[in-house]
Amino acid sequence: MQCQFLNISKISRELYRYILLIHVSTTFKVYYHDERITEGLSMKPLVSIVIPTRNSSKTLEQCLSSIQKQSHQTIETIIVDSKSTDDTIEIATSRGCNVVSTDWKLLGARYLGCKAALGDYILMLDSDQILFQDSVERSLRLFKTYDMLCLEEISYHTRTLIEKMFAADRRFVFREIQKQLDPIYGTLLARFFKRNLLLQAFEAIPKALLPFVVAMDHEIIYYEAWKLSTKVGVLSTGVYHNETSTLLELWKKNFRYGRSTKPLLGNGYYNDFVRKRTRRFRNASTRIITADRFMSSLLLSLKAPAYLLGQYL
Ligand SMILES: Nc1nc2c(ncn2[C@@H]2O[C@H](COP(=O)(O)OP(=O)(O)OP(=O)(O)O)[C@@H](O)[C@H]2O)c(=O)[nH]1
Ligand SMILES: [Mg+2]
Repeated sequence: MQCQFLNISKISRELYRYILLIHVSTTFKVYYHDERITEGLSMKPLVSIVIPTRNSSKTLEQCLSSIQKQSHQTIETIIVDSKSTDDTIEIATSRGCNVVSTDWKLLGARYLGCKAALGDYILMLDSDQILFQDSVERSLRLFKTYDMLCLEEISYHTRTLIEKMFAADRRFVFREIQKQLDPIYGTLLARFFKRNLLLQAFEAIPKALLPFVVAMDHEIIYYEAWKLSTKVGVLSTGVYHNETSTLLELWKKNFRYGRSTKPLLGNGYYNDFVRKRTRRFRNASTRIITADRFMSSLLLSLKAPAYLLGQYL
């Protein structure tokens, strides 16, 4: 009985997926052929973009507009919102996104969004990121070689000192890409995945963590994906990032992140991993001495007290 139910739900899911593909194809006047249905014909794969939100109205409009301007247009966008009290949901629905609401926090939101995704590839985008017009198209070319991709991040504004520090940190991280791809000692995190790999990685994460994990969410997903494949590529000039711009915002965010690691460390999963990842400075060659390195270290020194306060208070 259970088995029959699963089969029926699988069939209806596939049917829904096919209808969605036809809808997306006709809407954007592209030819889509699902390789499992019409093997060998030209195809535009479906890309699912999953965006977790929590009071994201300040940046979401720009994020969604960058998706609508993509040169690759066979895209579905899924917003997974955790109790926003601003205009986040209105913005998402007015832009035609599929909206999922949840009580779970960040890790659970990403999980629910990826489970609902129908695409052959899944991009876990953040609501404060802005894609370049050809980011998806260039990524799809890289998927011929890789199973997952990190997207180079570039700070969108560099008006305040904190934004300048973020910009410097991102440039610094990008100087030694290979070193930064390590899931434990590196900084870069893959965010664009072949569907099956990402879903398999999620299955390896204990379900008990889904409702409450905020900080380390992306790190854990990447860590589990890395155990399945080390074919990780990097898309240069991948996304703009609307950075935190004030010290107060930086401290508030990092206090929340620190506090959220308490139950994670308390329940025994990923303890060693989290401890190793919570370092103050970037893993970089000692011979690199630049202004960017200095700014990067300064930024991490500013984040650390708030994070530690959240973790130990
Ligand atoms: N659904 C959901 N989304 C969240 C929650 N907390 C943060 N987010 C989303 O998670 C994504 C990443 O959050 P950011 O605040 O940009 O954090 P970050 O990119 O790790 O940190 P910065 O580098 O400082 O920007 C954004 O899309 C947020 O809207 C949450 O509790 N629930
Ligand atoms: Mg961000």
